[in-house]
Amino acid sequence: MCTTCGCGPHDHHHHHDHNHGHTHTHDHHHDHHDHSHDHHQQKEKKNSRTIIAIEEDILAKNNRLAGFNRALFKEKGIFVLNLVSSPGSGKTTLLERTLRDLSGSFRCAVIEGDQQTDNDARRIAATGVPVKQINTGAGCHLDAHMVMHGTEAFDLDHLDLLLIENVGNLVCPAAFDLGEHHKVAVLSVTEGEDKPLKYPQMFHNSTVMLLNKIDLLPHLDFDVETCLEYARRVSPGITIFPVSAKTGQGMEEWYRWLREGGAR
Ligand SMILES: Nc1nc2c(ncn2[C@@H]2O[C@H](COP(=O)(O)OP(=O)(O)OP(=O)(O)O)[C@@H](O)[C@H]2O)c(=O)[nH]1
Ligand SMILES: [Mg+2]
Repeated sequence: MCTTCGCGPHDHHHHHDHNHGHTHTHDHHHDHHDHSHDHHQQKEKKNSRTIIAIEEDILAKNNRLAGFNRALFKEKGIFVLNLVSSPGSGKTTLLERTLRDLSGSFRCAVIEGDQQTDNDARRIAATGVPVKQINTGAGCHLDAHMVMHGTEAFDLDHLDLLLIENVGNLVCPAAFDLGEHHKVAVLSVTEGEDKPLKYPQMFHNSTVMLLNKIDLLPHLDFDVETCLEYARRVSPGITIFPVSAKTGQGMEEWYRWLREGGAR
C-alpha cells in the first residue's frame, strides 16, 4: 500500500478509462407516451451528471497527486518538463539530441509515455541517460499517479533535469498536470500551421513551443509566420523556438532557455 496515493502494490499502471462518450440507453420499443419519454430524458440527464462527476473526481485526484510530485521536485531541486504533441512530431528525436548535447552538463533522466512498446525508452537508453518507460495501455495520457511511481526508478538526490515525454495526443495530456514546471508543446511543420487554433488548450497550457522539422520547410507550403501568430493568439506569452532535431538548427536557443529556465 502506497502511503501517498493509497494504491496497492499491483495498481501502479491502472488505467483511467475516463469516459468521454455518451451512455445511450435506447430501448427500441418507441413508446409514444410522454411519461416514458420524460423518464428516458431524466435517465439521460442523470447519466451525464454521473459522467461529469466522475471526470471531476479524476481530475481532482490527479491535481492532488500532481501537488505531491511538485513538492517532491522542489525539495530535490529537479527541473521538470512535460513534452506534449501529436504522434510523430519528433519528441523522442528532440530528446535524443538534447541529451547527447546536454547530459554532460546536467544530470538528466527521462520518463517515456506510450500506449505500447518500449521503443522510445530504448532510443533514450542508447544516449546513456536513465529512462523509465510507462505503457498506458488504453490510456491516452500520462497522469500524476503514473509519474509519481515512474520517478521511483531514479536517484532523485542526484538529478537536475527530468524530461517527461507524454503520449502522442494533442488533446487529453493538456488536462493532466503531472507536477511539471512547464509543458513544452512540440509542433512539426508537416502538421499544418492551424494546429494551435484547433487544439488551443494544449498550446495555451504550454510555456514553450518547439516548432520542429524546419529542415523540411523548402518542401512544404507551411507558413511559419502564420503559425507563430496562431500560437501567440491562443497563448500570448508562449516562447517559440523553430528547430530541427535532425540537423540541429535552432537547438542552441532551446538549450539556452533550458539553462536559464532552471536546469542547473
Ligand atoms: N526531417 C525531420 N524529421 C524528423 C525531425 N525530428 C524527427 N523527425 C522524424 O520524425 C519521425 C518521428 O519522430 P519521433 O521522434 O519518433 O516522434 P515522436 O513525437 O517521439 O513520436 P511518438 O512518440 O510516436 O509520438 C521519425 O522518423 C524522425 O526521424 C526533424 O527535425 N526533421
Ligand atoms: Mg516518441
